[in-house]
This record gives sequence, structure tokens and C-alpha cells, in this order.
Amino acid sequence: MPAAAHCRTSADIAVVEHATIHSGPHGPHYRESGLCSSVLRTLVVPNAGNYDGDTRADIAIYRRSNGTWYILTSSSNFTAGAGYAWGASTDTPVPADYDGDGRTDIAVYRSSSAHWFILKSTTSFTTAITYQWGTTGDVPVLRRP
Ligand SMILES: [Ca+2]
Ligand SMILES: [Ca+2]
Repeated sequence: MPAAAHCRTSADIAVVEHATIHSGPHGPHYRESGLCSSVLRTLVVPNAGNYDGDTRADIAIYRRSNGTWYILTSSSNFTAGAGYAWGASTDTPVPADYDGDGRTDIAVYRSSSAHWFILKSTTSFTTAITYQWGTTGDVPVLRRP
């Protein structure tokens, strides 16, 4: 299987650092223009979510190398973003709306201790809640869009 085809079929791969924003008839979108190398796969994990609470998904990545989330918001027409240091290189990103405000929360699952670390959107991502749920080796169940 060619590397590029493999990239497009995997849910946890995107080359956002090599992507560009384009205007189109259906609004802005991003287009991959780079390669999907094994090195980049370890650095960037995309996820879909609505972090700013409008009606559209935002572009977000979780960079394992520094445990930072980078979110490009749809409410800014994908012209402004923010970074949030939340997680470790071995954590699994598990974004969802845990606090029920309609906005996606920033969250990671740490398999080594079965902890869920959730940075709440209701506090503009300034306070967190933690749950221990699972046991070593468990896999978090994620709903993919
Ligand atoms: Ca949004
Ligand atoms: Ca939320």
C-alpha cells in the first residue's frame, strides 16, 4: 500500500504542519500538501471537535512531542488559533464534551495509570477535572466523526 493511501485511511494521521488553508465554494478548508511520513505521524494527531462552540468543527491537532494542543477556530474563519499544553507524549487524545456546554473539551487518557485529564471548555480551558477509570492496558472508546 502506498504511504499516502495509508495516511488517508488512518483516523489518527494528518500533516497539518504542511497543510495550507484554501478558500472554496463551500468555505475554507485545508489541504495536505506535504508528506505523511512515519516521523510526522508520531508528532501530529488530528481530531475533530467544536472547541469554540459555533456550528462548525475546528481544526485541531495534538502534538505528542510537546504535549500541546493547537486549535484553529472556525469562529475566526480559521485565521486565529491557540495552543494549550495539556498531556504527555504517551497520552491518547480523547476530546469530547464532558461538561455538557456544547463545546469540545481538551482531554487525554493516560493508559499507564488509567487517568482521564479533562481541561474544561466551561472555564475557557483554565481548570481541569481528573477521573481514574480503567486499568492498565485498556483502550479509551472514542466516537469518531
Ligand atoms: Ca467551531
Ligand atoms: Ca465542553
